[in-house]
Amino acid sequence: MTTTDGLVARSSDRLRALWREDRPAYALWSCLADPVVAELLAAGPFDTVVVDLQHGLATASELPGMLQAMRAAGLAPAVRVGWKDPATIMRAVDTGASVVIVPMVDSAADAALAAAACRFPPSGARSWGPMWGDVRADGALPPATQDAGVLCLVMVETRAGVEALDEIVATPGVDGVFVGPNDLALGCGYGRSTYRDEPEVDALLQRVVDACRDAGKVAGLFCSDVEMARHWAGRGARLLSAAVDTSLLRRGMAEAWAAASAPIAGAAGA
Ligand code: 3PY
Ligand code: MG
Repeated sequence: MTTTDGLVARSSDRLRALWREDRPAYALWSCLADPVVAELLAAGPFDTVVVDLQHGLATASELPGMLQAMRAAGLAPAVRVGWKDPATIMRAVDTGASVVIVPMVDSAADAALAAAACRFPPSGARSWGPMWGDVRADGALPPATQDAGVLCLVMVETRAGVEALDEIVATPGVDGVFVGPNDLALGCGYGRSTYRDEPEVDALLQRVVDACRDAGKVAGLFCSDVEMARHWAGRGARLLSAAVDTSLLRRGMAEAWAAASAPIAGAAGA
């Protein structure tokens, strides 16, 4: 999808339009580090695609090619950065991320640092790279226009993050919280339990969703499957990962093999 001025429509526009109507947005989570895969995923029906630099295979070296392929396919992409430091966040935004998901945010100070790294002064502290105006048309847009296209979501997934939840959601420039339920359970002493088998994990997730909604911010959640995504959409989360590219590949391969290797009626050996 391109706008009339030839720029790739901002993924944040698509997400914001859904959220204005209080509808959930579904993301495809990408762990594969290949521009061709990125192009394929970006051309699909999901509301956004998240390139995972923390636990996926892509590194800062692959990111430019992947984001370029996604933007060329009409999607302005999301990136879960590898860590919460401003240099890493600024690099992702420079490279073309429209949604930045920042892991392991423990405090309002962490959240403020993440939000500031996504926007230029006076709103934030992002550094201006004039060379991006040569690479992409939107790199030359005025600072405030670029700022408006970026969403900053901070991950609450530690005990400290839960304790600071109210201050984190109230932090100016933070558009929402994206929960990492695996780290959250581990960090809060529930090991590998999930909302499905541990009521206290269930209550923790709901607490984050409710805190976001009360503060007028978006609640996001990493989900391990479509069932979980739909379940939490029903409980108020508004950005949900519904599938992971590696899992889709593994499941598709298993299904294809099961179909291919099934006995053929009437054939020898059936
Ligand atoms: C978590 O569940 O902790 C995540 O960050 C998902 O990758
Ligand atoms: Mg995590």
